This record gives sequence, C-alpha cells and structure tokens, in this order.
Amino acid sequence: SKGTSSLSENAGRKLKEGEEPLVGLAGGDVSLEDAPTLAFPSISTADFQFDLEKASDIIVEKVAKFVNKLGNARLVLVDLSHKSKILSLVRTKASEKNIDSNKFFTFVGDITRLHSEGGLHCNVIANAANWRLKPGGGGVNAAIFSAGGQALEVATKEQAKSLLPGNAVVVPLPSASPLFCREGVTHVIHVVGPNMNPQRPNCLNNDYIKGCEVLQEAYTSLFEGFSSIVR
Ligand code: AR6
Repeated sequence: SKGTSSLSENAGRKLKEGEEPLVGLAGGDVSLEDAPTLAFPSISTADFQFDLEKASDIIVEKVAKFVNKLGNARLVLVDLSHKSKILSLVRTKASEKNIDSNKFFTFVGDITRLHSEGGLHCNVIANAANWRLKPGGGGVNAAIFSAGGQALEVATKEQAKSLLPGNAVVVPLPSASPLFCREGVTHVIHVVGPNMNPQRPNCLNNDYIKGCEVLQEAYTSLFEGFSSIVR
C-alpha cells in the first residue's frame, strides 16, 4: 500500500549514541516505545480542503498546549508520504517552538499499519471522520473503517450516531478488531473537522474565522479524548 515502502527509514527510533534508556521509578524499564501514544492524521487538510498553513499553526499550537499535560504519553502526526506538505510545515513550526521531539514527532506511514509495517506502537489512533460516522468515503476514514472491520463499526454506533464539526468521540476497540490484534490499537477517536469543500456537507465557504475556530475545537476535543484514556 501507498507510502509504506519507506517506513523503515523512521521506524526504529533507536536511542542516540550516549542516550540512556529511561528507567521508571517502579524499577522496571519504561522505554519510550511503551509510552501511551496517539497517532493522528492532519484533520480537514485533504478531502475537506482546509488551508495547510493555517492548519499547521493550529496543530502546533494545540500540541504545545497539551503535550506537557499528558505525562509520558506521546503525540504523533502521521501522513502517507515523505512529500507531505503538512508534515514538513508542522515539523518546522514545532521545532521553532522547541516542542520536545520525544513527546511529539511526525511519522510517514499508513495509520492503520503503524505497528506491523512501521514498527511504531500507537495504542490510540485518530480518524478524520464525517459527521455521519460512516465507513468509506475515501481518505483516512475509509482506511480506518476498513482496517477496523465490523467490530469498529458496531463499537462506533454504540458511542454516537453522528458528530458535529469540532467534536470527537472515543471508541474503545473490541479485541476482535484486526486493528486491535494486529496493530495493538485499543481506541479509535473519531474527529470531525471543518469542511471547506463545496462538494461535502456543512461547507464553510472559505470562512476561515469560523473554520479556524472549529479546527481548534476539533484538536482540543481530540487531545482531551486521548487524555481521558491515558489517565
Ligand atoms: N494513513 C495516514 N494518513 C492518511 C491516510 C492513511 N491511511 N489516508 C489519508 N491520510 P482526509 P479530511 C492523510 O481526506 O480532509 C473522508 O472521506 C491525508 O493525506 O482523509 O478531514 C471522510 O469521510 C491527510 O493528510 O480527511 C470525510 O468526509 C489527512 O490524512 C472527509 O474525508 C486527512 O485527509 C474528511 O476530510
């Protein structure tokens, strides 16, 4: 599948020369790789056509706000290609803000195959969903519902029937789901972002005052949802 051939390039996250593995207070080894990790796609910036500069500002602002409230948990922005514009914008802006790169980093790969193909264990993944919380439709939503199987569809319906833009819903994943067995994903968080695509419902017609507000709310809901799992 797309983009996965290059996963090995950033999959290892080996300790740098001289860097010591973290040792937990309880006496056991607490390696960074076992830290609770949320992998999330850039909400609204593909099918929903949201401006990339504005979206990258919001991602970095919200990550900066939340990353230190999450204990040892990590946040990872994922996209399919090394050429991803949003990943490079966010990387640049995150390093300008001196965000701890152990706690927040970008990763290239299919969000439904991060563990099996990328060697990155993420116990929670976010979905850029549609307001009906329906499978299919393309993009990361189609990929996650397809990888999650019937179990994800059923579990999603138990949590919510629909979702307004700016909101998120946490879905515990049944162990029957292939995403659980194969990738070790225990929760999917569906997020609905602002839509600037006239072909899709609830189009904001380039109203970026409203659009930025809604995208900020979407990331706040996402990170608060993740934090409710981690706690
Ligand atoms: N793994 C990682 N990232 C991905 C993957 C994947 N498998 N697939 C796409 N991306 P989009 P939106 C990236 O269009 O703009 C759906 O049809 C992609 O490159 O999935 O919020 C829903 O049903 C981009 O960076 O979401 C909604 O109707 C990011 O994920 C609508 O699209 C988001 O792209 C939502 O549109």
